[in-house]
Amino acid sequence: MKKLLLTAALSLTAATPLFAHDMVAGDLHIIHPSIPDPLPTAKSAAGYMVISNDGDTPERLLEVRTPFAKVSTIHETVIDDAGVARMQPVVDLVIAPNDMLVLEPGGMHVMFMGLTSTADEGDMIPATLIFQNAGEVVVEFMVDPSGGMDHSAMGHD
Ligand SMILES: [Cu+2]
Repeated sequence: MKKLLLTAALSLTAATPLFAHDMVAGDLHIIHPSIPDPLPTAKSAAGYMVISNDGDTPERLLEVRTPFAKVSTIHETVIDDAGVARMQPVVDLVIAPNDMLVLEPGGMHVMFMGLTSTADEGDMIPATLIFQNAGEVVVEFMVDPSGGMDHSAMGHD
């Protein structure tokens, strides 16, 4: 099971296989935390990663801390009744036992608001993830090629 999850998770990061990085903390495996290179003028940026939980109990991501932004929250993209993509905070981010959670464009993401510095492709942005059971886990978000939407232009509640 462990092996299967890992293989599946790694295949999700196939766009950047050479540069994928990961961290292990107890039963948690955090795969390729990354931030698409924000424009120099961007006031916000999105962060993505895969979190797999090889344990037998649910885990929760409670908080993300980084000096890179004044505020870091977890958002999800939802389509409203008018068909417009909007973001809203994720209140309870659970990683089910023997399962994994994917934060990816168009879905859940870490929202970094009020960037304190610019970033360049290849930079490693230090951050701490705070989990309910595993506690504080130090990670680095890799700044990946931008190639995607201008996240800061999307509507945020
Ligand atoms: Cu967002």
